[in-house]
Amino acid sequence: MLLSLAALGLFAAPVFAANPTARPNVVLIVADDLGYGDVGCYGARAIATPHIDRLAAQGRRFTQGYAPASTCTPSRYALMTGEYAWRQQTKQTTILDGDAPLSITPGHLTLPSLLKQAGYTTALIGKWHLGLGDGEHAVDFNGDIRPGPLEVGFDSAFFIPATVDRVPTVFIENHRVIGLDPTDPIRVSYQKRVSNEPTGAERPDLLKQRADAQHAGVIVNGISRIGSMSGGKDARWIDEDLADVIARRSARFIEAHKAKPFFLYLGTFDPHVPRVPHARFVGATQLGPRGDVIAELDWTVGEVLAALDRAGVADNTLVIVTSDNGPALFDGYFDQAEELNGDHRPAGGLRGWKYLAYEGGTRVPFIARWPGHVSVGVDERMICLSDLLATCASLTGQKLPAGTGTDSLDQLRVLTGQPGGAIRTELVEQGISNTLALRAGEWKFIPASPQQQVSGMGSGANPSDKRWGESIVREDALYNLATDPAEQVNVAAKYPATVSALRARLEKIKRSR
Ligand code: NG6
Ligand code: CA
Repeated sequence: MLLSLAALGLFAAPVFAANPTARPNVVLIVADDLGYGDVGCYGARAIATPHIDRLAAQGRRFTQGYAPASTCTPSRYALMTGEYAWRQQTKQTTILDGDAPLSITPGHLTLPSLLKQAGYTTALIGKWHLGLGDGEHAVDFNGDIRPGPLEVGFDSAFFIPATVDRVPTVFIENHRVIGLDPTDPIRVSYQKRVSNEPTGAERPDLLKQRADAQHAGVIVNGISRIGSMSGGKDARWIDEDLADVIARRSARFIEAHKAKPFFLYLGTFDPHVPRVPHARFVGATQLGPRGDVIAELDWTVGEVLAALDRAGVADNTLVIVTSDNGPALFDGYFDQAEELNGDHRPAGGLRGWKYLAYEGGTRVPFIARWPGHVSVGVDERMICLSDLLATCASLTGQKLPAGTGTDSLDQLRVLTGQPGGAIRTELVEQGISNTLALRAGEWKFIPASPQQQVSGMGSGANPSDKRWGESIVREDALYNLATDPAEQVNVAAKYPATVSALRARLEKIKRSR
């Protein structure tokens, strides 16, 4: 029987086995504000992350994985385009409002458009935060919302415009807000009040979590947000259900597309503020909501892995789990993240946090699994989210056209443990306040800030907030990460020649294209 099936060409397994270079599916899970030390396999003891740890045990865990920036929008811009966001001259790439214009020019090569070209079905699920439409504060959430993810390479998109703490608090599917009642149109503004509904500032008694002044706008689901919004009542999300919603959508996408190569970009909302876990994760850790939503994130990863198993495609899927920037404890909501943190180290002992150009702002968990292809182990080489473009080009046998993916390095050989290929030796790390630091070999150089004012926090933020003071670097700083990984001892005065060489190098990278 077997013989005759094989003779008929119906016995699929050997054909598949004989073709180990078959293009894998790519599942890229980008957590929001997950720190270098927030998961078990990176040293966390206070939060159990069995699914992420399992992925690491079955794959490759990088100890020098980097987000190219310490905030979401510039980091994800570089992830999508393979180009540092600060190179962009015309579009806005600082932390975007929910009604900010699209930061990527349609037609520009992106990770999804590259994979789409290779025949992949590409999907965005979850956080977007790269802008919508082409006018300033001009998005009409009641009509067709474009250009957006579909115009830069995604075949389908199920997403929120910006962050969970920003209006509008609705999901968009492809070009339309889901569940919108046309008789209850949505209005959004970050400049003025457009709603009669009470704000968090006026009715703190209605809130599940108290918030600072920036997050004290319209109240949705008992949480006050940044910005004002009216209408769209039926379309508003329930924070407690967000992880379930995106996990379910992801599983459905995987099942529906298992027969052909697919790319799933899953932007989780955890552990960004507001941290509102589903009831079944409340108390999962002793750290309060921040720890609990990391447990929820781990569950989400587990759901995706289970969906791959069920669909029978786990062996033929490259799964990457990483984060868009470093961690924050207090980030606008009084959710006891600081008070209950104990001795947990969100940044794993690195200096700084989200927003800053120190290592804690940019170095993030980075785990890759592709059974039988990505070699199992711990890797100390540098890898950056911006490298995924060139790496996926290589994975799908494509060449990047000249002038694209300037800051993307093909790391396929690093992932698969093959000799040869380029190794990343330097990286520009972008913090707020226009800070660009250069990581080069063992050195980390952070030039004195060009301006002595906090900037890049997005609309409504109070620049005198003490949390961001450290984004102003008052004098040139040089750290030797080999001997001083926590950036404690500034040796700039001791090594002036190194400082000038690194300054010149950084300037050269800035000018290069
Ligand atoms: C900041 C918000 C912060 C968070 C961040 C974006 C204030 C004071 N703070 O402007 O709460 O939303 O933007 O985070 O407004 S990120 O991960 O998407 O970059
Ligand atoms: Ca983020």
